Amino acid sequence: MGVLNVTPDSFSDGGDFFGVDRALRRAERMVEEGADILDIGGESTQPGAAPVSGPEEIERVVPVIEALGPRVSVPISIDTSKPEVMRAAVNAGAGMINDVRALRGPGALEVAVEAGVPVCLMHMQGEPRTMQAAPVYRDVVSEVRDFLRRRIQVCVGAGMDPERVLVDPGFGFGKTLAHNLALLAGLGELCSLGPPVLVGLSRKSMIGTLTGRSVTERLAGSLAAAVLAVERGVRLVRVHDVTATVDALRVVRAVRDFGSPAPQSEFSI
Ligand code: PT1
Repeated sequence: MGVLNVTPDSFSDGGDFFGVDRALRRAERMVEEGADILDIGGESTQPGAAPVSGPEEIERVVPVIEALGPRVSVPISIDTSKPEVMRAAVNAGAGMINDVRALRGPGALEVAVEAGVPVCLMHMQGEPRTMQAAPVYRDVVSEVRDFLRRRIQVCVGAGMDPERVLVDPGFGFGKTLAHNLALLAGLGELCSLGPPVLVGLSRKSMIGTLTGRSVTERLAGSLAAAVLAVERGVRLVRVHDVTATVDALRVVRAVRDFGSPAPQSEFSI
């Protein structure tokens, strides 16, 4: 899953030609590099990030989804917690909802069920603006696992197709370095819940803390984290650096397939 942020920067505001054009070029490049899904987000959820209004978020993401849909073959995921953004994005062509609040916001569950698209339910303790202040868990792996299990139950109870649910432990969302490491080491326990597990580790501060690297220098650390996650059963990785991640995961797959080759593979006699 390639990350496509459409949050404004010094060069462009959402919705204008340069913003849309830049996003399209970045998205097409990630697909060429091997991304199977594009995750588009119009509101930052990084630690300390300020909220954005619904209309503002729609103005940022909808023009990009409308322009991108006919130009790429892969599904577009909308990274949002707002039901009005979910609805507008799916109407514009998004084929998946990625909600860091696991559809706990008012009206989100109903809109997601109505949309009928796959949904990623993520764990977060607190809210982005303050979540890193003092996160506390008794046992982070079992608490995240229980939270995700309950959210799956609630969503399926509300009419969601269980085959269209994914889960995510939410690395960096109200977690200390020790919490993130416990979750990375314990990903196997989340994978045994049933639904495919997605993780976002790419360039996050936990990689920065472990390596002493700035955000643009975290590729090697991010690749190690992606490999460790996939080795533990994770099915989707949300990343900025698609080419390098695809290479790393090709190596993982080759070794895995070598250990248990398919019947008709070139390795059978
Ligand atoms: C994620 C994720 C996401 N992460 C899903 N969606 C972000 N499903 C946005 C840091 O510690 O992991 N899973 N959408 C980005 N959020 C963060 C959080 C970015 C923490 C950086 C950090 O540096």
